[in-house]
Amino acid sequence: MKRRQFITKAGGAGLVASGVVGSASAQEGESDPRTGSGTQDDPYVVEMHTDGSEYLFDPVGLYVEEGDWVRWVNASGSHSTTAYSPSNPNAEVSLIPEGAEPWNSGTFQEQGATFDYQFQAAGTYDYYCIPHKTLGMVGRVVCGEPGGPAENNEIPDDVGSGILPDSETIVEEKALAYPYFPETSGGPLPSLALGAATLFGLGNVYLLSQTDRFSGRYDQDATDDTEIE
Ligand SMILES: [Cu+2]
Repeated sequence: MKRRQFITKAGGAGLVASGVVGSASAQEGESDPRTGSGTQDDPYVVEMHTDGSEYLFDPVGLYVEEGDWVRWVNASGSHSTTAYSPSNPNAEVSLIPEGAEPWNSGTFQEQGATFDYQFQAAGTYDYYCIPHKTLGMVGRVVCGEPGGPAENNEIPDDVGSGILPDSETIVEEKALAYPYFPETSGGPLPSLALGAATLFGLGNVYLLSQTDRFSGRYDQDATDDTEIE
């Protein structure tokens, strides 16, 4: 899914409270939003971007089957794709299934650089970009079905939860473009955010989400990250 298309879709965020968008985005017969087919030769693709002051994985949520391949492409800026595993830089917790092989591409400077990984263990995988983790550059892959420590790491019930989709939604939608906003209100803050979207337009939601990302759960174990472009 192209980012622009998603922005169009997210523009209707004000309708979420009534459930209209929830059904529209999961229409039957809609084509698979994933790029690629998951094979080694034609892997699913996640782009890594710097877009103004935003640093992002797109799609931010991706569903794969066991044995599927994913390719991260450094589309703009300098990024890494790095699994939450204590064996990786600045990750003090494991947020990948038990027995899964942690990955770390290292930080790419070169545009177009790629990193491929084959998902072999079922469960939920949270990952991040080394230089931009503290700015909210995180992503999630669900392989087969949700499970593992990432599922116990509760996504905060606030606007920041728009950054990292919940696993059930990933299973349902197969790919969720950045930025993701929850379709069901899990508390007052998402409703407020959606209200803001209705009243003031999508730009305000970006600002809200930007603000929240600086206080998100991923900040706590990454205080010594250096930031590069
Ligand atoms: Cu990055």
